[in-house]
Amino acid sequence: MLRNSPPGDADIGTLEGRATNLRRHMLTMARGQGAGYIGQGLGIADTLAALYFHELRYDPSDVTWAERDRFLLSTGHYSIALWAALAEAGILPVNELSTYGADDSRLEMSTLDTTPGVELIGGSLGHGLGQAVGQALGLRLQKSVARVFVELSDGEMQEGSTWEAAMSASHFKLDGLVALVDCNGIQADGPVVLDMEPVADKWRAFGWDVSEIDGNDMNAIVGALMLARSQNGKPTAIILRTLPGKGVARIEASEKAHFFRVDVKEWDGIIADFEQSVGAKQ
Ligand SMILES: Cc1ncc(C[n+]2csc(CCOP(=O)(O)OP(=O)(O)O)c2C)c(N)n1
Ligand SMILES: [Mg+2]
Repeated sequence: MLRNSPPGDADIGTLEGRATNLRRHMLTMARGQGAGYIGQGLGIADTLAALYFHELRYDPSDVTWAERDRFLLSTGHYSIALWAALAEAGILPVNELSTYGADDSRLEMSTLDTTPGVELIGGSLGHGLGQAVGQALGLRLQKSVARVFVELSDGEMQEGSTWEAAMSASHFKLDGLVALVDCNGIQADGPVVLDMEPVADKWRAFGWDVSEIDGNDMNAIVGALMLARSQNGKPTAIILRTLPGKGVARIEASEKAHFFRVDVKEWDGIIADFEQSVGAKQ
């Protein structure tokens, strides 16, 4: 019996609770070394909660199960979000999270595929979509029903390799492929360098089905994932407009959302504020 397989209906409140847990895990991780790529992680938390607790078919006790749906995190530096999801899903131990970024930890600040549950090494940006296309083609050859979900970023849309992969996905009619495009508006030390708008029209022009949503709205995420189940010969791109630091007021307000470093005392204050805001919503 698989612990997770995609049902028709989603319990939005439960998924939002999972997203809160992911944010809590990320705060634990960043506090460990005093720093991390947490702004991006908090921004993508709702999408990972919807994937790991609603949409993906997988077996936490067998991460190499051949029929599992694949989730590829192309932006390796978002690893903090993946570690949180894998721990919440029971694939990694929760008590390992505080080792994030420490020497000899399996939970690197950028993903390595030697850690259970990681489908690709993502440190060098611009390669995730191409690898996802290759995996989707391979699964089709094996007559597998498994689907491939790949997260990529607004920064990565400035790399030609992304668009070569986008072109091939529609050419090969990969309707089991879903790209989750995190448009968080930042690229390293500031706003995205090249204007990529209109993003949705670009993906449409490359032959994809497209949804463009608030990437921090669980209802919208679940709805877009439901539309992406259609087997109509086209891959789907879900354009996620996310807020770096979402759900943690001091990180939302920070200008250093790409890499956030503060001392332990401030982390304790941030965590206390977060728990208070979660309590106030309940
Ligand atoms: C091929 C490649 N070029 C440059 C970098 C250095 N780098 C790491 S994160 C980052 C920012 C890229 O923007 P985005 O993916 O949107 O990330 P965000 O700032 O939103 O975290 C860059 C340029 C890299 N990892 N890989
Ligand atoms: Mg970005």
